[in-house]
Amino acid sequence: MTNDRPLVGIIMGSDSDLPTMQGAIAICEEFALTCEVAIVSAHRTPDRMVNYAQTAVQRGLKVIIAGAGGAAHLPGMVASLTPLPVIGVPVPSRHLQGIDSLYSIVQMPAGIPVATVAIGNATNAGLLAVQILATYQPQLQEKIVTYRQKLSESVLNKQTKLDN
Ligand code: RP5
Repeated sequence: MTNDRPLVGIIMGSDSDLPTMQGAIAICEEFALTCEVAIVSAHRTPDRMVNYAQTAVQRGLKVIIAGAGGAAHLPGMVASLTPLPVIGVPVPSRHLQGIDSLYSIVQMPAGIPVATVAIGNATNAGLLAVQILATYQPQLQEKIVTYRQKLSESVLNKQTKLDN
């Protein structure tokens, strides 16, 4: 990561979410995007959550990735407190394997959207954030094209190995 002002905020309800959220952090690193990473719990640190969301625009953030597990209110609450796009990551939970997290995040009533990725798929959340930023940063669009070319090549290489 560089010393630039962070454009991407990555928040999570607990440090136990960090292994899942590393996928988004890794994508920011791969695309050389500075991100700010914070533990912000909707129910254990509600004041911190409100402050985080309400100051996000003035801090220069353009998109927020929010991961939480169980009764996962964090992404929806943050989305209600900022005009920035919020991408929700349902973190796999111990008892319901993340189905609870998914439903909590994806079932936002009309009016306050949260762009929800698959359970545990913080990588896609990171990529969506990059694509949002790429709408006004053409160099990021080029990097996305390169990233996808590498994805294609990795599949083709596997096929070549199978064939030989
Ligand atoms: C949620 O509760 C967190 O997002 C986490 O996924 C889950 C469990 O938290 P810990 O008990 O591990 O701190 O708020």
